Amino acid sequence: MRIDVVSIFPEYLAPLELSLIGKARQDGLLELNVHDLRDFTTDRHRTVDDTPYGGGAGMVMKPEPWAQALAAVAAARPEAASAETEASEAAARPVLIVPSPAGERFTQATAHELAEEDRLVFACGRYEGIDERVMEWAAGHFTVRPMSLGDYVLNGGEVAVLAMVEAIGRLLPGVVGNPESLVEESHSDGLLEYPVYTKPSSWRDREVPAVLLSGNHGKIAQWRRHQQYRRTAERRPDLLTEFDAAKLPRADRTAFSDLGYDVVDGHLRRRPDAGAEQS
Ligand code: JDH
Repeated sequence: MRIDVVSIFPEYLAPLELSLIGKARQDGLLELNVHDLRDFTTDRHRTVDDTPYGGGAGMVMKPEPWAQALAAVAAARPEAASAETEASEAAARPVLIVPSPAGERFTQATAHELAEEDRLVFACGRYEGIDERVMEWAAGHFTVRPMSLGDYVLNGGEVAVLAMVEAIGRLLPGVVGNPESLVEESHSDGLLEYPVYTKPSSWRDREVPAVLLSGNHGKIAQWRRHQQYRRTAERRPDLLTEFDAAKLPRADRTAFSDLGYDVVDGHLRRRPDAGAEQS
């Protein structure tokens, strides 16, 4: 996969040299190029922003430097074009991801979708964002996807890109050393993870739950599942409405009942009276 990032703060993307993603680059699994938007300006002051039409606070990023930068990036060929694209010249249009508080939510499903692409381009805005006509123009060269990391306000797209590239990069074949972790992840059925422990078994008067030392793998699996239910009910009850409860064994239904949830039509439903007695 080839990834290009355009930003007025290219140094902000330096962490992509490190750890998992840096390793993937060294191993040739990922080609990553970071570009300085100001290199695509033509005025003496390398201006990238101007005042907003219609008034209001802050500045807006000018369209022309963005069009110059994105056209240059779109025209570049990946160093290692795949055999098919090399032969057929039928390279798909790259996906242009534009981080924005007004974007579609970036989720694990988005990460999986984008991990299938040959080329991704990220456009990091700053100030109040990028002149909307850039996105309209770019639709002629890219599949444009405005994406939000979450419902909070950042100062620009760079931090969102770090998160998105890491989430996508670790899904590329060969990037995560132990593919079993990815397989386990894909079976996580939309619940929060169970708590994890390591040695020593007793630490500052706190014991690792005895079941984990028992060697009883059936008991351990059940305990972990029930911990997932408890945590999800407590921290992310929104996830339980989507959970497929149709095939739950009796012990698991009892666990949910203790948490204040009944199974109705294969879905979990919070009991109206629940919560008064617990936590
Ligand atoms: C890209 C500039 C800063 C700040 C206007 C929006 C009131 C607009 N999950 C995410 N949060 N923020 C971003 C993100 C922020 C960005 C840029 C991504 C480029 N900024 C900016 C404030 C506004 N503001 C919220 N409204 C409630 C008006 C831009 C992001 C991602 N991904």
